[in-house]
Amino acid sequence: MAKILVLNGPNLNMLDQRDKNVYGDSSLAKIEENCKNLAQEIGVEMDFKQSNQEGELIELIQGAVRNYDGIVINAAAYTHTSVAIRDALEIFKKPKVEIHISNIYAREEFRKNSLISDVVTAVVSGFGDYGYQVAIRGIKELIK
Ligand code: CA2
Repeated sequence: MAKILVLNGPNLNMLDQRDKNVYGDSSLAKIEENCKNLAQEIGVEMDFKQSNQEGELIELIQGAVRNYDGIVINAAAYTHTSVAIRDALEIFKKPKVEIHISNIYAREEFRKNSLISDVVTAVVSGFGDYGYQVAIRGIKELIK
């Protein structure tokens, strides 16, 4: 059975306190529950993690090299700033999918630049929290 890591970056734990027009009315706990249900339905083993710390996210990506077949990552604000997370993702040679709840290309200029898009296998952006479902189904196909 494919084993995937769904990794979430800074402030995503506070999603339910944010503008509903941008991120919908979901919470990270609800997204996790939906992901768990989908993983069970399609036969994927999944761990779901969140950290506000750049270094911790990097260690989770490094640790994934030996323990997971694929990574789904919402690096949140680090998407636009972190060369270190980009470098860590380059070390992970298996399928990896970047996901964003919002369409980062339809927002502020600084969000249009992702430092990780060109080192991941695929990008999902703008489907709301349903994007996680798209990313999980997609990565399962990529792992085959
Ligand atoms: O659309 C996405 O999924 C994002 O990765 C979400 C990030 C944002 O920085 C990216 O540009 C796009 C932000 C996630 C949560 O942000 C909060 C900010 C304030 C209060 C609560 C959550």
